[in-house]
Amino acid sequence: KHGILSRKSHAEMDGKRTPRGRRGWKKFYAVLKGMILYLQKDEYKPDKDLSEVDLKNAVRVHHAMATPACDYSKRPNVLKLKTSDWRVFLLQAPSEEEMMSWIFRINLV
Ligand code: I3P
Repeated sequence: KHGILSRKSHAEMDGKRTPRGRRGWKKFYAVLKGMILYLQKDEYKPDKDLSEVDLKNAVRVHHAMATPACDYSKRPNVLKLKTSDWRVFLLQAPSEEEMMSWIFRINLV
């Protein structure tokens, strides 16, 4: 699965709140491949290697949990992703249908 997702970091690997200055929203081209959600700067091209930044932004979603971010009302179609290493991300999809589809696919991994 792939598509546009905006990301906001809410908590870090230790479960601590992401510090100010790094809590902004950022738009990515997201690709879910195997157990990894790649958050890429540019659209996916099969023959192009991922940049260092793209690799750094990749999130392991094995044993992660995705749910609608019901407690976040500033933007629509936002899901909350909790990873097995205690990171928390908010991810905004372009529509409710897309949000539900991402939640379903992430929780299948
Ligand atoms: C954050 C940025 C986010 C905002 C966040 C700020 O600043 O303005 O958009 O979240 O608020 O800390 P920075 O880019 O300097 O990290 P919202 O869009 O959800 O308001 P927060 O600290 O209350 O999460």
